[in-house]
Amino acid sequence: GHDPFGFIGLTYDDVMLLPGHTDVIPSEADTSSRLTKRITVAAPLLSSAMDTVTESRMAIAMARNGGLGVLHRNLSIEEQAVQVDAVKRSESGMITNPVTTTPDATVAEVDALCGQFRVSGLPVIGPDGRLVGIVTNRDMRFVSPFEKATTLVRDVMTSTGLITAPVGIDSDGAVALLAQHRIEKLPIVDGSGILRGLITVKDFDKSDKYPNATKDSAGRLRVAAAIGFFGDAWDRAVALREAGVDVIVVDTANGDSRGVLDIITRLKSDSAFDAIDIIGGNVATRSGAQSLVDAGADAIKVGVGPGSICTTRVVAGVGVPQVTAVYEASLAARESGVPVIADGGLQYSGDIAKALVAGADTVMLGSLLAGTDESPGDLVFVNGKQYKKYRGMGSLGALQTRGKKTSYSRDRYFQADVPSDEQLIAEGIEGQVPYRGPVAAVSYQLTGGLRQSMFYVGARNIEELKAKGRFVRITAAGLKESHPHDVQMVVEAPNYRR
Ligand code: RVP
Repeated sequence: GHDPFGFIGLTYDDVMLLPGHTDVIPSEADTSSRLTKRITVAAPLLSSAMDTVTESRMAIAMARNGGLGVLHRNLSIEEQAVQVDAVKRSESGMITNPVTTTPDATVAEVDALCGQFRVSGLPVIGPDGRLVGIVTNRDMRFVSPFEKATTLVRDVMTSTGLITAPVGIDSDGAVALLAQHRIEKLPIVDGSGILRGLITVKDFDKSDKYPNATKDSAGRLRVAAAIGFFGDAWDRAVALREAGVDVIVVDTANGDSRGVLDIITRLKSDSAFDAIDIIGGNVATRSGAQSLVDAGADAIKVGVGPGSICTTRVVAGVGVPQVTAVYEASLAARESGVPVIADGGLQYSGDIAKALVAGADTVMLGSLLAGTDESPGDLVFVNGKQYKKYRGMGSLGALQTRGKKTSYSRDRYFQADVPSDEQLIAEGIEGQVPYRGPVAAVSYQLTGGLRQSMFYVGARNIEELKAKGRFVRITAAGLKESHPHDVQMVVEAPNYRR
C-alpha cells in the first residue's frame, strides 16, 4: 500500500557543508550562476516580489550589485509598468527612449520631470519631431524660483553649437566627444535630425562603479516582474513586456495548478514573448517541479512555507522543509537544464551555499533585504532601535482591499473569489526587521559569505560547488554549537544577528 509518511524533510539548520581540500582563496571564487535558461547573474541573489521588498529602487540596487529584483504585483498594471520603465532607464550605455521636453514647456515643468526621473537635463524636441536643443541644470541655474513657472524652455535651452552624435557611435567615440566639449549629455540623432537616444557621463561613471551589474544586450539594467494567473494577468504581462521587462515571474503559492501552468504555456507559445524569460512557482516536490518544466518554464521557483513571514505550514499544515524541497525539485529540473531558485527561509549567508549544494542555482530573499534603504517604506523607531516594516503577501494587510477595488495578492493564495475581507484565510503575518543600511553592503556580505563557503569546499565556481558540496546532518546540539554560545555578544557583526 502507500506509505503516508514518506521521507524526512530537512532544512538549512539541519545540515552543514563538509569542508574539503582546497586550492581556492575566497577572492578567487566566481559566484556567477544561471538565473534562467538564458540569463546568468554575477551574484546568485534575487529580491522577493513583495510590497515591502521590491519596487524600482530595490530592483535597481539588486541589478547594479549583480543580482536581480522581482517587482511585486500588489499594485495596478500601470504602476508596475512605470516601475519597470524606471529600472530600464536607470543605467545604460545609451538611453534609447529618453524623457524629453518641448520649447514651449516651462522651466518649472522641466524641474518636475528631472526630479521624477532623477536626471539633470532633457533634450528639447520641436513640433516636427526634430531635436532643437538641450536644457540642463546649467541652463536653468540662474532662473529665479519666482520665474520658473513663466520662463519657457526656448528662452534658456542650449541650441546653437549643440553637440550631437550619429546613431551607432561606440562608447569610446562618445566618451571622447563628452570630454572634448566638456558636456554631460550627448544626444544621438539620425540623418533627419530625429532624436534616437541619449548618452550621459553619469552612465559611464556607473558602469565603472558597478562592473558586475546585471545588464541586457543594450547595456540597460535587467529587471523581473511578478504576475498572477487570474483576471487581467495576461494584460499585465503585455504591459510589462511593452515597458521592457526582461523576466516575468508567475508568482503564486502553488505553482502546480491548472491556472499557473496554463499561463506559462500560453506565454511560452506566444512569439511576442520570445525575448522574455518566464519563471514559474512555487513548488516544493519533484512532481511539482516537473509540471513547471513541462509547461516550459525557463526557471522554477521552490518554496512552500519556508518564508520568515509565512504561516502556510501552520494554517494549512502543508509544505516541505526547504533543503529537501530544493533537492527534490532539482531532480526534475536538472535533466532538462532548467535552473532552480530557492525562495524563502534564508537567514544567514551560509544558507546560500547550502541552497546551491542542495540543487538551487540562485536564491530569493525577503527578510534579509526588507531592512535595507532601498526597500519601500519608512524607518520605524522602537525603543531607540531602527526597523522597517515587513509583511507576507498572504498577510491580512496585503490581502485586504480596504477601499481599493481589489488586492492583486489574493490570487497568489487562490482566493480571488472570496467576496469580503472578513472571509479571507491569511497565510502570512505582518512584522518588522532591523534596519540594515544599503543593499550594496548587505549584498557584499552575502556574496562574501558565499565566497568563504566556496573556499572551504574547494570550489572555484558554482558548478564546482554543486558538484563537490556534501552535507552532514546535524542535531540540535550541533546547531547550538554552530552559533556563538556561552558568551554574551557585545558587538553586533555586520553578518550576524541572533
Ligand atoms: P524570507 O526570505 O524567509 O523572508 O521569505 C521570502 C519569501 O516568502 C518570498 O519570496 C515568498 O516566496 C514567500 N512569501 C511571501 N509572502 C508570503 C506569505 O505571506 N506567506 N510568503
